[in-house]
Amino acid sequence: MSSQRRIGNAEIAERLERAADLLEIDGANAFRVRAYRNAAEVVAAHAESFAAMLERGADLTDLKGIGKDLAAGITSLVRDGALPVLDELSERVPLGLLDVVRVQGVGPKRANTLWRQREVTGLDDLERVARAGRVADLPGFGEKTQAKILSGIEAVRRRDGRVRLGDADAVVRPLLALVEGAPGVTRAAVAGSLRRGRETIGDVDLLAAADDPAPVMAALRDADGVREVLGSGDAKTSVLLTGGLQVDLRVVPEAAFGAALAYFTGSKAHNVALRQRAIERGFKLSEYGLFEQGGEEPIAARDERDVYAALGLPWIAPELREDRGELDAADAGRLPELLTLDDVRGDLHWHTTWSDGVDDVETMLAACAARGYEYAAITDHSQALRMTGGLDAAKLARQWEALDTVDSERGDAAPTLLRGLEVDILRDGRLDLDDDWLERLEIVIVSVHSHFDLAQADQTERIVRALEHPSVNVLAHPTGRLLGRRDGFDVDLDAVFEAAAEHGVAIECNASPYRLDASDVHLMRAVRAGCTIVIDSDAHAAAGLDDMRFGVLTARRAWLGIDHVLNAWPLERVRAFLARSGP
Ligand code: DGT
Ligand code: CA
Ligand code: CA
Ligand code: ZN
Repeated sequence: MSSQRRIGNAEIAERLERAADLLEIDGANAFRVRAYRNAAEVVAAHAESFAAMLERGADLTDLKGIGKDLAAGITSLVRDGALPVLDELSERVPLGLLDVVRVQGVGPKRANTLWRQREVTGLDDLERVARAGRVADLPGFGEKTQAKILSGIEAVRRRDGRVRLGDADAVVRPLLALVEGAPGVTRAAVAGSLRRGRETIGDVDLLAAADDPAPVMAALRDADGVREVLGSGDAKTSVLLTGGLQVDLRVVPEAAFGAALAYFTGSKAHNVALRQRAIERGFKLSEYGLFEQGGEEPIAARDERDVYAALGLPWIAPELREDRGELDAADAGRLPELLTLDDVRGDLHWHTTWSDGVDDVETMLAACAARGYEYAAITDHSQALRMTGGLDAAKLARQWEALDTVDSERGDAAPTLLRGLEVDILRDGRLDLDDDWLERLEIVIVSVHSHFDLAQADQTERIVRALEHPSVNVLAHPTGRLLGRRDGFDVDLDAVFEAAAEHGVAIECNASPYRLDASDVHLMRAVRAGCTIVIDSDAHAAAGLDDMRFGVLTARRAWLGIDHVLNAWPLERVRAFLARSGP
């Protein structure tokens, strides 16, 4: 590791998040925990590197969501590589508890109990104690929770080693730029699951075209954030980054770039099907190109398009390459026209300082305008989420007065502001706001933020009841999962989708890389049930609006085009949908 290695924003964010987790396990004040989480989000989404900002003498407290303490912490991380609060917590709180909170049914409070009363300091301890039946008798646990914890431990172990799409993306962008700029490189690309836009990434696959691989491999080995070189030769270099993510770089001659890109993009299942098609046509397909049987010179290799074309197919978007029927569709000329980020006309779910956002309405609107949006909906939390400063009717009335002023000052500047709220679905399916206000809101998003462990029938009934309310327009993050942390709650999604379709409620693809909920496969089911989809950033800061692109990737993986997606429609059509006046 080089001594002047500069810490990247993704790594700073990761440490802040770790501090938040440990603070929460330690039983710290909820606002303090939230401050760390918000700061992690702000850092992760910030375009300029914090190291560079400090070098030019910027004042970090100018950033929303970064107070004096956090600024001092980040400065020390950049200067000395240490976050004092994290060091102090790490001495007191066993780090294995970070795995324990990822077990479904545990959470920070219970982790604290398990630690204090059963001396649990990690997954292995937890498994041992639960198997011995010594979790059930803890206050607030019980037999059911104990059984759930045991299966939860399995789930955590299964997903170990995978990294969220957003995290991998943030780390890889600068690495790709570095590879592109290495001596002799004529082309470079991300391949593998990251190019296909999968929600989690096992390892990152990079590809470069160059005649001499040596300087390209050297550039990766010496890159900021490389913890260990796992192997490095002429064909491939593998490194481990400080966050634990592995990066594989392959260097090929430019003449074979397309064949290699197709091969290393995968998926394996897509490759197998493609190779089968090649064999049926008397060809042989490999990462070196498409060859006649026994031929030495490839008939296609330079560009991906050439490879597909030589097999009688149009180019297939990477997001579709999962062997879910894309080859048949391509063969029949029936590939879907996929949604692009450019098609998105607005963002209909984001938060402001009125609840738990860090930016005010004006800032969020300016950020929406900068993204070219025609419309945007302010959707702060309702009151049930106390920790977020959620809105009751009185506070909503005050917000609307403020929005009147905002609207009159903006005139008809884009985007058009829609007035909405993200209303909690209460335990029994009632909504956390009175009907008068629900009716006046231009867009009502409903979502579950509590009682995750209801039995399936109850959870389903609760959500369906909420969708039956005539003012509801969107069901946000329909499974409640948090990637790598929490599986979705137990719900009959098909029943939910059916109700949503019947009542004209859109199903959200929440684009936060922590959620990506509904997932690609769930979106496919929702569309089959007749639902309209809406892709929302659920941003809690202006920079979070950029998460939209992860939602678009997920939607593309679900084969969605403009017609499926509410916020790719013109405002008039959106308004008609929100009026629930029929299709
Ligand atoms: P990941 O890393 O688990 O998120 O998923 P991928 O799809 O990135 O898989 P990875 O990194 O093992 O390999 C990258 C691509 O290389 C993969 O999508 C297809 C191709 N590939 C790798 N090994 C094989 C193989 O044994 N057979 C075939 N047909 N393709 C392979
Ligand atoms: Ca990979
Ligand atoms: Ca790989
Ligand atoms: Zn939200």
